[in-house]
Amino acid sequence: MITHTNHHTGYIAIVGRPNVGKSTLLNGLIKQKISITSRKAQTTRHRINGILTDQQFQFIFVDTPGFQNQYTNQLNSTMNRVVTQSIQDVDIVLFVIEAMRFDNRDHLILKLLPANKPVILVINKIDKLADKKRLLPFLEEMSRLFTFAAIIPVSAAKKNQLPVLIDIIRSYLPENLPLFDEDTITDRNERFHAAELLREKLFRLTGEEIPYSASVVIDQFKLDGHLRRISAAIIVEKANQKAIIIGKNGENLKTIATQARKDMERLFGDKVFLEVWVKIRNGWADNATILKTLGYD
Ligand code: GDP
Ligand code: K
Ligand code: MG
Repeated sequence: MITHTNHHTGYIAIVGRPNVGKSTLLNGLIKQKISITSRKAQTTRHRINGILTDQQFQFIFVDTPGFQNQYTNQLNSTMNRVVTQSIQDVDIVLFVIEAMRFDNRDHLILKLLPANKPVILVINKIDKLADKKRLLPFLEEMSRLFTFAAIIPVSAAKKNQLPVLIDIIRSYLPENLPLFDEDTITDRNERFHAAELLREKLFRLTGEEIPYSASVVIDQFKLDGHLRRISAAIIVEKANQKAIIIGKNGENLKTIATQARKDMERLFGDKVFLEVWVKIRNGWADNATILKTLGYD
């Protein structure tokens, strides 16, 4: 019996401090928006897989929450465990940093990198670099820190160098049968993505008054022919936060809901009817039981 398949499949973790562009990179690599992004740290809270299948190769990218060392509550320590665990579980690690900006938070993650599997250093946001000549000495400096399998400067936002990155990863993918159908792009269901896309708009369309602990739950998700009927609740801690989200004459909430609906329709490829409520719940970021209810395992 011939067992040699010549097919390659592997898990690739995307790690790095908050806001270096990990989720933007994932979306760029699989060419679909499945992981939400924003200027705010703590946008990505869950481990989320994005899958790319091309011919004999299946890439299973694992986006992770940014490693946190600023705050100490239960949500953060849960997120840090997710990062450490992800590094152990995968075949290849992408360590994402920002061009010309290597700080002590990056150093903390550097210490967690495995010596026994390929680690590719991805230097992101090179589009922001006015003087490209500064890149070479920076690359040399980085290459002295760790034995990277490869170092590659990219722009995740502008999708520069992403095909080159894909080919480098390809060369390290272990021989294995595919684990997902070729048209599967994520291991999460539509209900999860609906909540995430709404949370992205909430983060992007409100200021610092709305803290990282604001959350979204889907109360109802029904298929009505081709139409998806979704009822969602944004959960905040204080009455004044609820007022800010709703805005004058409900204008702010309307914008949040409209933008979220459009993204959902793009991802699901069909019409969505979305209704959004804002509710107040006290102290959930520190309550393990409530964290479980909301799906933080
Ligand atoms: P994460 O926390 O590491 O997942 O970072 P995000 O993907 O959420 O991105 C954080 C911010 O950086 C967002 O505002 C992105 O639009 C921005 N960003 C990500 N990649 C790039 C890039 O290549 N160039 C520029 N200029 N901005 C980027
Ligand atoms: K972010
Ligand atoms: Mg992210």
